[in-house]
Order: sequence, then C-alpha cells, then structure tokens
Amino acid sequence: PFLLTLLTHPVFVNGDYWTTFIDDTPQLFQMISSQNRAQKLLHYLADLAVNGSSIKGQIGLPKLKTHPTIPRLHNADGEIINVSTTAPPDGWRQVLLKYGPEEFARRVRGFKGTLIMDTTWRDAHQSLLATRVRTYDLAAIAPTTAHALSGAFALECWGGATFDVAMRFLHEDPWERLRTLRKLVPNIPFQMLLRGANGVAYSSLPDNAIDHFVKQAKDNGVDIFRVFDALNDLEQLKVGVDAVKKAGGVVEATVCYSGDMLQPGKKYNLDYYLEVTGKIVEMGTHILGIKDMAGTLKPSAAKLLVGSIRAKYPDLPIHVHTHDSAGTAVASMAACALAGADVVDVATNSMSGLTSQPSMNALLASLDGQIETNIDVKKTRELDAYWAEIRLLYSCFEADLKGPDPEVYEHEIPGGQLTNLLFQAQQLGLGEKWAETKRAYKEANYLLGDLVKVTPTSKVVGDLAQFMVSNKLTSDDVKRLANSLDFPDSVMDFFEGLIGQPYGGFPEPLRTDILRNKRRKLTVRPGLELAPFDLEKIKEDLQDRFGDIDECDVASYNMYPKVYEDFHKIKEKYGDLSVLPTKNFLSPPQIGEEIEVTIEQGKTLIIKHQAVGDLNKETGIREVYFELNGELRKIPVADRS
Ligand code: BTN
Ligand code: 3PY
Ligand code: ZN
Repeated sequence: PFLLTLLTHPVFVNGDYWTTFIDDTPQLFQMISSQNRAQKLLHYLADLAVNGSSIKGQIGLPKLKTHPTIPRLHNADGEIINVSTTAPPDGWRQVLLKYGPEEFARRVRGFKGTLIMDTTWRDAHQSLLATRVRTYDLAAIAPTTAHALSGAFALECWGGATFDVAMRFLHEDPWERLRTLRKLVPNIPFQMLLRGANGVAYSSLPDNAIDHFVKQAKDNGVDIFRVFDALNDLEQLKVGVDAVKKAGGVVEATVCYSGDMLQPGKKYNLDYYLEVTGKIVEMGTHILGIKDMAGTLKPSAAKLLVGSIRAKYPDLPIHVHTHDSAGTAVASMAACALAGADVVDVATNSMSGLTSQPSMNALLASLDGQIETNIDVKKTRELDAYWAEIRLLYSCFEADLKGPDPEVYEHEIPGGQLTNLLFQAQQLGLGEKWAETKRAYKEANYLLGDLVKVTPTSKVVGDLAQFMVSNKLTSDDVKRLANSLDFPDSVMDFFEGLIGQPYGGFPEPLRTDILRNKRRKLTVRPGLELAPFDLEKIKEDLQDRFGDIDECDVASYNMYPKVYEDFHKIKEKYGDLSVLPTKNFLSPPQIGEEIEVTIEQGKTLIIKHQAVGDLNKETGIREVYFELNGELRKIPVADRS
C-alpha cells in the first residue's frame, strides 16, 4: 500500500518530486495509515455482510433501524442549549478538584438533601443489556449529560464488568472510553466499581498490580472508587482501599448487603452490618458505600440500617446502591434518603427498573417537596429520550424480563446475574428450567454456607447451582457425593480460599470432601502468597509484541492477559472498531446503504455498500463490494454461514 500511495500522490504524479520528497511529506504515512484503517473496517463490514454479527450474546438485530437522535436540552427560559459550544455548569467535580477528597466528602455530607448518582453508563446497562453499551453511544450523549446532570454526585461509568466486556465482546479499549468520556464531562465526578483485591478481575492479583491499576484509573479520569469485597472480607477490601488512598482518589469503601436482615435468624443481621461498618470506618474511608446488589434491602430494612449507621456516625457520608429486581427499589431509596443517606443510586428512566437501578424520575417524584436533590427534572426527562432509543438499539441483548420478581428476597440473585441466568434458562427453552435454577441457586447458597453474593462469589453460587441442575443433584446428594464429584473450578477456588475468607468460616466437612488432596486450604488472603508483578518487564514484553504500549495496556494485560491478547488480534485485523456507529457494528450493511465513519477528528470515511458477489464454491469465498469515498473496493470474505 505504501508504494501505491506514493505512486498516486499528486506531487509524484505531476513529476515535480525530489529525493527528499518521502522524508518531507509525512502526510504520506498518515494517508497510508488511514487507508489501512479504512481497509480494515471494510473487512469488518464485509464479514458482517456475508456472515452476520459475531458479537457474543447477540440474538437478532437491533429494533432501532436508524441512528439514535441526540435530544435537545432547554434552559429555564425555554431556549435550546447548544451543548457542544456551551460549557456545562460547574458541578461536584469542581468541588473535588478545588478542595480534595476529604473536604469533598465533608461537603457532600453537608449538602441539605440527598444527591443522586446516575448508573446508566455502567450498572444499568450491565444489568439490562449484558454490559454491551459501547463508547460510541456514551460519548455521543456525554455533552448533553454534562448539562442535564450537572448537579449529580457522580456518574458511574467504569469498572465492574464493563472493563472485561469492552475488550472481550465489544473489541474496544476501556481506557480509551474513560479518557473520551472524561474530556466530554468536566463537571460531574466519575465513579468506578473496584472489586477490592481482585481489581476488575475475578480473583486476587498481587498488591502491586492493584496499586498500578488504580493509579492508571485515577490518572485517566476516575474520581470516586466504590471498593467492595464479595465476602466483606476486610483484609481483601483493604487492598483496594489502600490503593485508592495512594492514588489520591475518593475512597468509597463498601459493605455488601445480602439477604433480608429483617428475617429472624438470618446470618447477616443488623449487628453484622454495624460490625463491618465499624471496621470500615476504622480502616478510613471518605464515604461509606452500602451495596445491595440483589435488591433485597426492603424499605423498612433500609430505614433501620441507614438510620442506625447515621446515628452512630453523624459525620460519615453514606451512599446507597440497590437494584429494582423486586420492584421495591424506589421505596427503598426514598427510605434511605429520609433516614439520612447522602447519595442514592438511580438510572435514567428508560434504563431503570427490573434488574437495573430504580428510575431517577420516579425517585425524584416520590421525594418531591421533602428533599432537595440538586437535579433539574425537566432536563433529565429530555435526556432520557436518548436512552429510550438506545434501549431499542441494543434490544438484541435484552433478556426480556417482563416484570418485578419479589422472589429475589428468597433466591437473592444479584441483578446482572439474574438477567444472565434467566437468559440462559430461556435459551434451553423450558420455562421450568428457570424455576429450577432459582431453586438450585438458593440451595447452592446454603450449601456454601450462606454467602454474601456478588461478583465473584455470585459466580461460585451460580456455577454450583447449574452443576446441580444439570447433574440432577439435591443438596443431600452434593453433601453425600462431595468426595467423588468433579466440581466447577470456581467452586474449587472458593473452597481453596482464593476468593477470601467467608464470614463464619467454610462449611465442613464439605470443604474437606470437595478439596480432597487436590487443593490447599488457605487461611490468609491469597494476595499474600502472590509474588509482585515485574511491571517493567511486562511492559517491555508487551512493547516487543504489540508495539505502541502504555501503562494502561500493562494494567489491562495484568487483569486479563488472554482477553487483552485477543483484543489485539482483532484490532490487528479490523482496526479500531469503536469508530463504527452501533447500528453498523451490530447489523449487516444494506445494499446501497451509506455509512459515515469518523476515524479521527476531521477524517471521515463515506462507505457505500454495493453488492455481495456469488459464492466461489471451490474457495468458499465471496467478494463484497464497497465504494470508499467514491472509489470501488472489493473485499474477499470466507463464507461461514
Ligand atoms: C456474557 O456473559 O456477557 C456473555 C453471554 C451473553 C449473555 C446474554 S446477552 C443477551 C442476554 N442478556 C443478558 O443479560 N445476558 C444474555
Ligand atoms: C460487578 O462486580 O461487576 C458488579 O456489578 C457487582 O455488583
Ligand atoms: Zn449493582
């Protein structure tokens, strides 16, 4: 391609070139690189045209057949706000930047009312749309969001499953997402979800890898870190908390809420939560997080829990997270606000409810007049029109849950996992499978000693439940046959102690029976046994293998080595896919369709799909024809359909 570019360059064609022409004309290389990039994107589109989408988890095509429209916001006088030319109002981020984490937390606590965090960019789509929302669609609405939600405590936009899924299934760089959004939202703090000593992975990494990861997250735009451990194991939690402190971020150390503490005889009761909270306060945190990942914190429990912590720690900012799986989350968050919570989590209406967070406007309406929230209701409604379209654009990732499921108070399945397990049961085609899965989940939880369930412990319980269903095992069978069954890896890891130490210890003799002589029994946190990563060496190796590498790549590799390598392979093949509009990322190009792709600022490709050629029966290849900025391109694709 270099020679071709050279030969067609106007200077060369006109003959008035000189020997240093190549050195003096760096545009040549830019032209080559953008032609390469265009060519690679054509390969992606051509493959889509012939073979359909290969995005994991996608069933069918988006219901939205157009590109989503960006709604217009109006100011108090009814005039349209031009969000791309008007700076958004200062928000809580300016408070943080000016005064630092301690004073920020003090002022949040001092706010007369209750603030909201919008989870739309992270947990809401993790829970409803299999975490599939792409940077493209987040960036498109970011300037509007900076205006509409300028009074919000934070936008949750990073971490949790989004890190892994961005690379693994969307073939895009999570760090690039963070930087892109950060540039577009200067005024609202960004919050991420950090799984304590696991970072954003499923098991422990060496402490220095967690420190390194958190530093990159902070430097690239995360302000507030919600740090949790799935077992409320404080040793594990502290690894994440210390990393955030070192990086200079806002620490939101979190207690995970599991079950229904109002039920008599429950393992996790008010005393338990107060004990954990006390230790978190001792550890030192700017904000206390309460994380109700299954949505089992009933309104009356919310009032009691938040009220009790508030009474004991009058100066401690409290931030509560929940899911609406049971349909009671608006009531619970209203109860939290009235009991003295400083921040509660909600999602934009069209991305709320079911296994997601409660509806922002439903909460605002139910608090109306009683509590100040710092939110302009009219603008949030305008903003929500976008998400109604996005929901349709990603309809092919919906699990199609139809309504609330108060049975969650019994099975206690976390929001995101509930959607996933339901989807898998539906794929098996039997309505009965779903009821069976829920029953098995509950049994598996008790077999494991009644765990706090959230990533990664929720995976352990889910894997054991599915193992029981597919092998037709009752709880008694599992106990009886424990020393001869081949349990899923996650279950083995849990019993070895690789996920941390559960409250109340491991169930015996089950642990011994399951581990046999296959695994050790850890009594300390797993990170203590891991040698630190040689970060310099990892960076050099990655540089040798992939060329242009920075600290963020090192952090990605540390979390998910295989996923990172695969991500690079796809990038090598198709270029940067994050530039494609989502419609064109998920659905085959139509004949005659014109696709506009901005590959960098000021550089837009116009791609017109012309035709798909006949199948060459010998080679199994079809030619796909495009017009790229007016020039004909022919792309060979192996037909796998
Ligand atoms: C994954 O774990 O993300 C891969 C499996 C795909 C899950 C599908 S995608 C559509 C449906 N909705 C969900 O939340 N999960 C399933
Ligand atoms: C995650 O760890 O991804 C979660 O959302 C836990 O709730
Ligand atoms: Zn959640």
